[in-house]
Amino acid sequence: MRLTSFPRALAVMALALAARVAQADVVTQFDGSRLLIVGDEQPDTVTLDPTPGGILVTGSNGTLVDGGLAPVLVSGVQRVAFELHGGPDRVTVNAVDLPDGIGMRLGDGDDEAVLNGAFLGKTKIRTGNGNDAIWVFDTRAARLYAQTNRGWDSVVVHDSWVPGDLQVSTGSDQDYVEIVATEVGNDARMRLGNDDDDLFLADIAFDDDTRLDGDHGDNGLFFAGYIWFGDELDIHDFANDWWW
Ligand SMILES: [Ca+2]
Ligand SMILES: [Ca+2]
Ligand SMILES: [Ca+2]
Ligand SMILES: [Ca+2]
Repeated sequence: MRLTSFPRALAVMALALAARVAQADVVTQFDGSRLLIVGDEQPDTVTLDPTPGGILVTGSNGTLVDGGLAPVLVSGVQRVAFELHGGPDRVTVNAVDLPDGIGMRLGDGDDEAVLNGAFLGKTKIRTGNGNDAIWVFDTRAARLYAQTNRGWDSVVVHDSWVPGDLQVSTGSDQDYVEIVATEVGNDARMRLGNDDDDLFLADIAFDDDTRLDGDHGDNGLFFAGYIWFGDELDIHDFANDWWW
Protein backbone atom coordinates (compact mmCIF):
# COMPACT_ATOMS: atom_id res chain seq x y z
CA MET A 1 0.00 0.00 0.00
CA ARG A 2 2.76 2.42 0.88
CA LEU A 3 4.66 1.59 -2.28
CA THR A 4 1.76 2.68 -4.48
CA SER A 5 0.50 5.67 -2.51
CA PHE A 6 3.89 7.34 -2.11
CA PRO A 7 4.49 7.92 -5.86
CA ARG A 8 0.90 9.12 -6.17
CA ALA A 9 1.48 11.62 -3.39
CA LEU A 10 4.63 12.76 -5.17
CA ALA A 11 2.70 13.18 -8.42
CA VAL A 12 0.05 15.26 -6.66
CA MET A 13 2.79 17.40 -5.11
CA ALA A 14 4.46 17.88 -8.50
CA LEU A 15 1.15 18.99 -10.01
CA ALA A 16 0.58 21.42 -7.17
CA LEU A 17 4.09 22.86 -7.63
CA ALA A 18 3.57 23.18 -11.40
CA ALA A 19 0.33 25.07 -10.77
CA ARG A 20 2.09 27.39 -8.35
CA VAL A 21 4.96 28.10 -10.74
CA ALA A 22 2.63 28.96 -13.62
CA GLN A 23 0.58 31.36 -11.51
CA ALA A 24 1.71 34.81 -10.44
CA ASP A 25 0.70 35.53 -6.87
CA VAL A 26 0.82 38.70 -4.85
CA VAL A 27 0.20 38.74 -1.13
CA THR A 28 -0.92 41.79 0.83
CA GLN A 29 -0.05 42.70 4.41
CA PHE A 30 -1.61 45.70 6.14
CA ASP A 31 -0.48 47.20 9.44
CA GLY A 32 -3.21 49.83 9.75
CA SER A 33 -1.50 52.46 7.59
CA ARG A 34 1.08 50.80 5.35
CA LEU A 35 0.02 48.27 2.74
CA LEU A 36 2.78 45.90 1.60
CA ILE A 37 2.25 44.01 -1.66
CA VAL A 38 4.73 41.18 -2.23
CA GLY A 39 5.03 39.34 -5.54
CA ASP A 40 6.98 36.34 -6.71
CA GLU A 41 9.36 35.48 -9.56
CA GLN A 42 6.42 35.43 -12.03
CA PRO A 43 5.04 38.39 -14.03
CA ASP A 44 2.94 40.10 -11.37
CA THR A 45 0.37 42.53 -12.79
CA VAL A 46 -1.24 44.74 -10.15
CA THR A 47 -3.48 47.81 -10.34
CA LEU A 48 -4.46 50.20 -7.53
CA ASP A 49 -7.71 52.10 -7.93
CA PRO A 50 -9.53 54.47 -5.59
CA THR A 51 -12.97 53.48 -4.31
CA PRO A 52 -15.23 55.17 -1.75
CA GLY A 53 -14.21 52.51 0.79
CA GLY A 54 -10.45 52.70 0.31
CA ILE A 55 -8.00 51.30 -2.20
CA LEU A 56 -8.77 48.41 -4.49
CA VAL A 57 -5.92 46.01 -5.31
CA THR A 58 -6.62 44.12 -8.53
CA GLY A 59 -4.54 41.42 -10.18
CA SER A 60 -4.79 40.84 -13.91
CA ASN A 61 -3.19 38.66 -16.58
CA GLY A 62 -3.55 35.70 -14.23
CA THR A 63 -2.15 37.37 -11.13
CA LEU A 64 -3.92 36.28 -7.96
CA VAL A 65 -4.23 38.64 -5.01
CA ASP A 66 -4.12 36.83 -1.66
CA GLY A 67 -4.85 33.60 -3.50
CA GLY A 68 -8.01 34.76 -5.26
CA LEU A 69 -9.14 36.33 -8.52
CA ALA A 70 -11.29 38.96 -6.81
CA PRO A 71 -9.91 42.45 -6.11
CA VAL A 72 -9.02 43.14 -2.49
CA LEU A 73 -10.31 46.31 -0.80
CA VAL A 74 -8.14 47.89 1.91
CA SER A 75 -9.30 50.87 3.98
CA GLY A 76 -7.17 53.48 5.72
CA VAL A 77 -4.06 53.07 3.57
CA GLN A 78 -1.52 55.88 3.92
CA ARG A 79 1.38 54.27 2.11
CA VAL A 80 1.86 51.36 -0.31
CA ALA A 81 5.07 49.40 -0.74
CA PHE A 82 5.57 46.93 -3.59
CA GLU A 83 8.17 44.15 -3.61
CA LEU A 84 7.63 42.31 -6.89
CA HIS A 85 10.97 40.53 -7.44
CA GLY A 86 11.98 38.88 -10.75
CA GLY A 87 9.88 38.51 -13.87
CA PRO A 88 8.31 41.23 -16.02
CA ASP A 89 6.03 42.94 -13.50
CA ARG A 90 3.55 45.70 -14.18
CA VAL A 91 2.12 48.14 -11.63
CA THR A 92 -0.57 50.72 -12.45
CA VAL A 93 -1.55 53.30 -9.83
CA ASN A 94 -4.71 55.24 -10.74
CA ALA A 95 -5.82 58.42 -8.95
CA VAL A 96 -5.30 57.16 -5.41
CA ASP A 97 -4.51 59.48 -2.51
CA LEU A 98 -1.56 58.17 -0.45
CA PRO A 99 -0.24 60.87 1.90
CA ASP A 100 2.76 58.75 2.94
CA GLY A 101 3.59 57.90 -0.68
CA ILE A 102 4.65 54.80 -2.53
CA GLY A 103 7.77 52.64 -2.46
CA MET A 104 8.22 50.26 -5.38
CA ARG A 105 10.90 47.63 -5.85
CA LEU A 106 10.17 45.82 -9.07
CA GLY A 107 13.30 43.65 -9.17
CA ASP A 108 14.83 42.20 -12.32
CA GLY A 109 12.91 41.55 -15.54
CA ASP A 110 11.33 44.01 -17.99
CA ASP A 111 9.14 45.92 -15.55
CA GLU A 112 6.67 48.74 -16.04
CA ALA A 113 5.27 51.24 -13.52
CA VAL A 114 2.47 53.67 -14.41
CA LEU A 115 1.29 56.44 -12.07
CA ASN A 116 -1.79 58.15 -13.43
CA GLY A 117 -3.61 60.99 -11.67
CA ALA A 118 -2.33 60.07 -8.20
CA PHE A 119 -1.85 62.36 -5.19
CA LEU A 120 1.17 61.02 -3.35
CA GLY A 121 3.62 61.65 -0.55
CA LYS A 122 7.28 60.66 -0.94
CA THR A 123 7.54 58.23 -3.81
CA LYS A 124 10.44 56.02 -4.84
CA ILE A 125 10.40 53.59 -7.75
CA ARG A 126 13.29 51.17 -8.18
CA THR A 127 13.70 48.65 -10.97
CA GLY A 128 16.59 46.25 -11.55
CA ASN A 129 18.23 44.64 -14.55
CA GLY A 130 16.00 44.42 -17.61
CA ASN A 131 14.40 47.01 -19.90
CA ASP A 132 12.09 48.99 -17.66
CA ALA A 133 9.60 51.78 -18.22
CA ILE A 134 8.33 54.27 -15.66
CA TRP A 135 5.44 56.55 -16.68
CA VAL A 136 4.15 59.35 -14.45
CA PHE A 137 1.13 61.34 -15.66
CA ASP A 138 -1.01 64.04 -13.98
CA THR A 139 0.46 63.16 -10.63
CA ARG A 140 1.47 65.08 -7.55
CA ALA A 141 4.30 63.46 -5.57
CA ALA A 142 5.84 65.23 -2.55
CA ARG A 143 9.17 63.95 -3.82
CA LEU A 144 9.87 61.56 -6.68
CA TYR A 145 12.85 59.24 -7.03
CA ALA A 146 13.24 56.84 -9.95
CA GLN A 147 16.16 54.43 -10.24
CA THR A 148 16.21 51.89 -13.06
CA ASN A 149 19.67 50.24 -13.04
CA ARG A 150 20.92 48.13 -15.96
CA GLY A 151 19.01 47.61 -19.21
CA TRP A 152 17.40 49.97 -21.75
CA ASP A 153 15.13 51.97 -19.49
CA SER A 154 12.81 54.91 -20.00
CA VAL A 155 11.45 57.37 -17.45
CA VAL A 156 8.69 59.71 -18.64
CA VAL A 157 7.03 62.36 -16.44
CA HIS A 158 4.20 64.50 -17.87
CA ASP A 159 1.85 67.10 -16.40
CA SER A 160 3.02 66.55 -12.86
CA TRP A 161 3.94 68.58 -9.77
CA VAL A 162 6.78 67.59 -7.46
CA PRO A 163 7.03 70.11 -4.59
CA GLY A 164 10.23 68.45 -3.26
CA ASP A 165 13.14 66.81 -5.07
CA LEU A 166 13.02 64.97 -8.36
CA GLN A 167 15.83 62.42 -8.77
CA VAL A 168 16.19 60.17 -11.80
CA SER A 169 19.04 57.67 -12.14
CA THR A 170 18.99 55.23 -15.04
CA GLY A 171 22.23 53.27 -14.72
CA SER A 172 24.17 51.63 -17.52
CA ASP A 173 22.87 50.86 -21.06
CA GLN A 174 20.97 53.25 -23.33
CA ASP A 175 18.25 55.09 -21.46
CA TYR A 176 15.66 57.75 -22.27
CA VAL A 177 14.35 60.35 -19.83
CA GLU A 178 11.58 62.78 -20.73
CA ILE A 179 10.12 65.48 -18.45
CA VAL A 180 7.29 67.54 -19.95
CA ALA A 181 4.89 70.14 -18.51
CA THR A 182 6.13 69.48 -15.00
CA GLU A 183 7.21 71.67 -12.10
CA VAL A 184 9.76 70.66 -9.46
CA GLY A 185 9.75 72.79 -6.30
CA ASN A 186 13.16 71.77 -4.98
CA ASP A 187 16.25 70.19 -6.58
CA ALA A 188 16.11 68.26 -9.85
CA ARG A 189 18.89 65.74 -10.41
CA MET A 190 19.19 63.40 -13.36
CA ARG A 191 22.01 60.99 -13.94
CA LEU A 192 21.74 58.76 -16.98
CA GLY A 193 24.64 56.41 -16.29
CA ASN A 194 26.94 54.67 -18.76
CA ASP A 195 26.26 54.31 -22.49
CA ASP A 196 24.43 56.59 -24.96
CA ASP A 197 21.47 58.21 -23.24
CA ASP A 198 18.96 60.92 -24.19
CA LEU A 199 17.30 63.51 -21.96
CA PHE A 200 14.36 65.56 -23.28
CA LEU A 201 12.95 68.53 -21.31
CA ALA A 202 9.97 70.60 -22.47
CA ASP A 203 7.78 73.13 -20.66
CA ILE A 204 9.40 72.60 -17.30
CA ALA A 205 10.09 74.71 -14.23
CA PHE A 206 12.80 73.41 -11.93
CA ASP A 207 12.60 75.94 -9.11
CA ASP A 208 15.84 75.24 -7.23
CA ASP A 209 19.17 73.62 -8.17
CA THR A 210 19.38 71.46 -11.27
CA ARG A 211 22.00 68.91 -12.18
CA LEU A 212 21.81 67.12 -15.52
CA ASP A 213 24.49 64.48 -15.89
CA GLY A 214 24.69 62.31 -19.01
CA ASP A 215 27.59 60.35 -17.55
CA HIS A 216 29.76 58.30 -19.95
CA GLY A 217 28.73 57.75 -23.58
CA ASP A 218 27.44 59.95 -26.42
CA ASN A 219 24.51 61.57 -24.66
CA GLY A 220 21.88 63.89 -26.12
CA LEU A 221 20.18 66.75 -24.27
CA PHE A 222 17.12 68.31 -25.93
CA PHE A 223 15.06 71.32 -24.86
CA ALA A 224 11.71 72.49 -26.21
CA GLY A 225 9.10 75.04 -25.21
CA TYR A 226 9.29 76.91 -21.93
CA ILE A 227 12.31 76.09 -19.73
CA TRP A 228 12.94 77.60 -16.31
CA PHE A 229 15.84 76.80 -14.00
CA GLY A 230 15.35 78.72 -10.75
CA ASP A 231 18.84 78.45 -9.28
CA GLU A 232 22.17 76.77 -10.06
CA LEU A 233 22.36 74.75 -13.26
CA ASP A 234 25.05 72.08 -13.71
CA ILE A 235 25.22 70.21 -16.97
CA HIS A 236 27.72 67.38 -17.30
CA ASP A 237 28.67 64.99 -20.07
CA PHE A 238 26.28 66.07 -22.77
CA ALA A 239 27.99 66.89 -26.08
CA ASN A 240 27.47 70.61 -26.83
CA ASP A 241 26.38 70.05 -30.41
CA TRP A 242 23.39 68.08 -29.25
CA TRP A 243 21.81 71.00 -27.39
CA TRP A 244 18.72 72.62 -28.92
CA1 LIG B 1 7.51 39.20 -10.10
CA1 LIG C 1 10.44 42.36 -11.90
CA1 LIG D 1 16.60 48.39 -15.81
CA1 LIG E 1 22.60 54.86 -19.29
